[in-house]
Amino acid sequence: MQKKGRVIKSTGKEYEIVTTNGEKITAVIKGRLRINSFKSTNPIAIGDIVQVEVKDNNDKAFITGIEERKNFIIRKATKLSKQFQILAANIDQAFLMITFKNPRTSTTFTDRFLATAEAYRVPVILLFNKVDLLRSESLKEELFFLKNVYQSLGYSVIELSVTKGINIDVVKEKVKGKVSLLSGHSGTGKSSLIKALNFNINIEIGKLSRYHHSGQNTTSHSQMYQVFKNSYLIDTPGIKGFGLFDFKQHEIPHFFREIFETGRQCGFDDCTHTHERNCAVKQAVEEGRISITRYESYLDIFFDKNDKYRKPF
Ligand SMILES: Nc1nc2c(ncn2[C@@H]2O[C@H](COP(=O)(O)OP(=O)(O)OP(=O)(O)O)[C@@H](O)[C@H]2O)c(=O)[nH]1
Ligand SMILES: [Zn+2]
Repeated sequence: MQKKGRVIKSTGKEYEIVTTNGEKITAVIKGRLRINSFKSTNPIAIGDIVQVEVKDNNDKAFITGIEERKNFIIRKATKLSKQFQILAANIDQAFLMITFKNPRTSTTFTDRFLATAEAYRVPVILLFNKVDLLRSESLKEELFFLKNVYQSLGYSVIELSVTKGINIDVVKEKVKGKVSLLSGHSGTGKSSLIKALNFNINIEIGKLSRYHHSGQNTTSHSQMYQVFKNSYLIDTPGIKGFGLFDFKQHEIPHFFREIFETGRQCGFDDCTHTHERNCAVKQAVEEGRISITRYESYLDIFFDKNDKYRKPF
């Protein structure tokens, strides 16, 4: 019998699949599946929608086909390798867990994440977690400032305290019926949030045990947690950002909403908003209409010399 489902777990050999009516199936790949257009170490990724051939006599089930991916995020299989690993496919949205303290998330990191998500066309919801720790005026002001910056750009921002139970219900509503990537630095509270949304999920909190460091490489497997019916959170342990994207220098303004908009008024059509005269973007930064933190992040990506964010196509 043919069934259709979503891959929620992979060991590299076997795949765990949840069918449209909630049934769980373990399956292996049969024969040759459609090959990716680039070299990847995993033909099937977390989040893939697959066809499965299930035998009546309890024999192994086979994955016989894979539906075209709406999107997917990748990383290099190892630091020096030319091969890529697909971290997750068919993502509806991404949550970025940000903390101002213990640990501190930099605006450069946040803006890189947002720019990459913009390039992948994945909507992002920012979670400002651990608001219970923000006692000093300067930290409160910082939160107020950044909340304003991102909301005025059109991003959703949720102030959150997972341990104090503040606004968990707001996140719950956003999670429902969607496949969401959950990203953020180690220690920001990702596993705590998954557990707070569904207490029955078995996930460790406050431990680095979800990673495994070996030499230069961090090996990890993405994991997809079903928090409610048809609602999934994807955890990519050890992956700080959003995967890779090859930012061509002249395209970078496209991924910063306000810089792109304001840039239409620059003196030169191909203004890079770095050294040019009559630059509307620089003017807006000086006048406080564009946040200096955003502009600094833009410059950071623009002058990026390393290939951390290269994609293979
Ligand atoms: N004060 C405070 N602590 C929190 C909050 N949310 C999580 N924590 C704590 O932060 C620590 C790290 O939480 P985790 O959920 O393990 O963080 P993580 O993002 O999953 O970290 P990794 O597994 O390393 O990626 C734990 O000690 C949590 O109890 C919060 O809202 N406020
Ligand atoms: Zn300009």
